[in-house]
Amino acid sequence: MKNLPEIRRKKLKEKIKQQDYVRVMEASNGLSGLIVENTKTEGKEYDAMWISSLCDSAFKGMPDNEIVDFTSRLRTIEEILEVTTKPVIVDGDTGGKLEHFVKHINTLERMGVSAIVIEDKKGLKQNSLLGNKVEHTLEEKEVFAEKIRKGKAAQMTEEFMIFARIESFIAGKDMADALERAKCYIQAGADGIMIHSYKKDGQEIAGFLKALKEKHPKVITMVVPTTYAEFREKELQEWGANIIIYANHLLRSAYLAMKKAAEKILEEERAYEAGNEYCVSMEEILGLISEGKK
Ligand code: SPV
Ligand code: MG
Repeated sequence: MKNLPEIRRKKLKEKIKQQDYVRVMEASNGLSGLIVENTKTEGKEYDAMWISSLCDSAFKGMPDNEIVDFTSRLRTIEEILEVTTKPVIVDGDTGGKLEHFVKHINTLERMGVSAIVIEDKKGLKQNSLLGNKVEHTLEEKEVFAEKIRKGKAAQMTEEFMIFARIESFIAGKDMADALERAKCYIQAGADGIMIHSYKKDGQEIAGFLKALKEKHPKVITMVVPTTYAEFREKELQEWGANIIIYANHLLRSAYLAMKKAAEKILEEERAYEAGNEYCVSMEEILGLISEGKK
C-alpha cells in the first residue's frame, strides 16, 4: 500500500533532497489525480500534486476567496489521496484563524499530506492572478510569522512542511518588502518560501530568488509560473527555484475541451463530431480508473 500516510508524507522531502528540482502539477479531483499519477513521457513524470484553492473552487463554480471552506477542501484532498501515491502539497490560502490552522496541520499530517502553503494576505482573499484589478491586503508580517511559528509547534511529524507564501508583488509592494517578509518568515521556522507574481516577464521572481538565495542559500523555494510560462524548468531552477508548480493547467485544459464539446454538439445537433474531436473514449477513462495505482 504505497499510499499509506506515513509512506507518502515523507516523499516530498526526499525528492527535494535528491533532485535538482521538484515538478508539481495541479490535481483537483480523483480523476485529475490519476492523470498526474500516470502521465509519463520521455522518462519524465510529475513528482507531486498541488491541491489548488483556485481549481478546487472553480470546479465547484465558486470564486477563489475562501468561500469553499476547509472541510470541503479536505474532502477533495481525501478523494485524491484515495487513488494516488504521489506526495501532496496543499494550498492553504491564508491558513484561516490561527486556532483552526494548527488543527488543520494535524489533520493533513494524519492524511499523509507533505506540505501546506499559506499566504500572507488578510481580509477577503482574492486570487493573485487578478493582479491589480482587485485589492489585496497584506497581513502584518509579525502576525503572519506567528501563524507559522504556531503551525510548526503544532506539527506531529518531522517531515511535514509549512511554506510561507509572500504576496508582496501581488499587492504592489516592492522587492525590499518581499525580502523583509522572507527573512521574518524564515526566522519564524517556515520550511520554505513561495514567491508569486502576475507579471509576464518573470523579473520579480528571478530578482527575488537570486537575492533570497544569496542570504539564505538553503531555503527551499517554490514558484508558480502561470503568467511567466515561457521560461523552462531549467531556467527557473537556475534562478533558484526548488519546486515548480503548474497550478491550474488541468482545470484550464478541461474547461477548454468541455466548452468546445458543448458548443459542437449544439452546432451539429448530434454528438458524433464532438466525440471524435474533443472527447477520449470511455474505455480510456475506465482503463485509467481500473488501473489506479496504490
Ligand atoms: C492556486 O492555484 O490556487 C494558487 C496559485 O493559489 S494562484 O492561482 O496563481 O494564486
Ligand atoms: Mg490558491
